Amino acid sequence: MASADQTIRTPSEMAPGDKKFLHALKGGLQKTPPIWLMRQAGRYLPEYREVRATCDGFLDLCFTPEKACEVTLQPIRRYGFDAAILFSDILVIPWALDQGVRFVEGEGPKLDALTSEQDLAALSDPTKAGEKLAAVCETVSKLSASLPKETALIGFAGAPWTVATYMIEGGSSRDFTKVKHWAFAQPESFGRLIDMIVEATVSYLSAQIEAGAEAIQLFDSWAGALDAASFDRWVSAPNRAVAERLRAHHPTIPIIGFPRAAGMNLYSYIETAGVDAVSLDQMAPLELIRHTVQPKLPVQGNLDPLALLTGGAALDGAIDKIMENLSGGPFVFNLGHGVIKETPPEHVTRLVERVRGF
Ligand code: 1CP
Repeated sequence: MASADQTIRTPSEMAPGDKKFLHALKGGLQKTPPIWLMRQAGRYLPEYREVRATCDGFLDLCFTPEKACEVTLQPIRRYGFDAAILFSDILVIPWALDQGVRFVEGEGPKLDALTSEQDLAALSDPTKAGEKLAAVCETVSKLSASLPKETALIGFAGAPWTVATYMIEGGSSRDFTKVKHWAFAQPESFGRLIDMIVEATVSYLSAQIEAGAEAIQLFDSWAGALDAASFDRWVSAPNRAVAERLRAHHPTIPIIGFPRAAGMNLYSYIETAGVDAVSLDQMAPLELIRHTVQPKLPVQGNLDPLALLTGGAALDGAIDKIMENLSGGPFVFNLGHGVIKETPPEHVTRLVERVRGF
């Protein structure tokens, strides 16, 4: 069984200057795993809300390098996480394609939904996305110059399927009716949209890497909305296209995939999506993951954000269960999804202390 293989591994030496987070993504073992959290910068932190209040909308924050750099650094100063994630959003890609995007207070993102082939044809040249998002890449350069030397810098983008859901639904969705209908009824034209998003994402992520990003995460937050065949076509294949094209130019930059709520499709994903590590949601069963996924790829995750919000014994128990199952193999501690905005910041302190003291 795979666990037998894990028990004979010993913590491998980290070369001087290695960062814990990058070491884990290369398959290295450590006494305690590196830790960072999805949405570690954000509204649960009073210092974030203070900066946010000085901005003329959420996109203004994403496109002002000094402010975006500051909010990226805030959780690093407070908690000393092993990795910082660039502060931006997955919806800057539709913005760079000249689709109307705005963030409405209390309602979330609103986009001028694509409804026809003509709307697709009106989108702008995807190969220019990196240039159009130069302000975000400037944030990356600033971060690269100001992070502590032991802290890794993660760049990111939404994976094509998840970005397409927002572009066609016009915002967040519960049932993905419009995007699935388009993908099922007109797969060729939907495929053209996916290809454009792949192109824009490669351009944007290449620019982030050139500015100093040391690892990439692809967020496929709505991967769980698709049947198995559609999952292979619209989740795994486009993730692979992005990963292969990035790797051709930047072979040493690890790529983490996050196919949220993939369920059993996780198994085909790890074989075919071309990623170097996989981030797991809180639904993923730990023992099964330890025996069947972790022997193939480093894993990241998967504390329920609600356990972090709850705190106390519920939090401690959930942390310990994850550590007992996954800390024997290549592993990065994280949540199963982003930090919830009502989370007390001191629960995060407790989490970091417990993981590091395990
Ligand atoms: O005004 C605000 O402060 C808005 C809240 C907020 C924040 C803090 C949004 C709006 N985006 C972000 C930042 C963000 N988004 C980051 C960087 C910060 C960090 O992780 O520390 C990242 C990586 C994202 C990625 C993102 N945006 C995803 C993928 C991850 C996930 O949470 O599933 C998705 C789906 C989005 C879309 C988005 N951005 C914001 C909202 C409200 C939404 C919609 C979410 C939904 O449809 O449920």
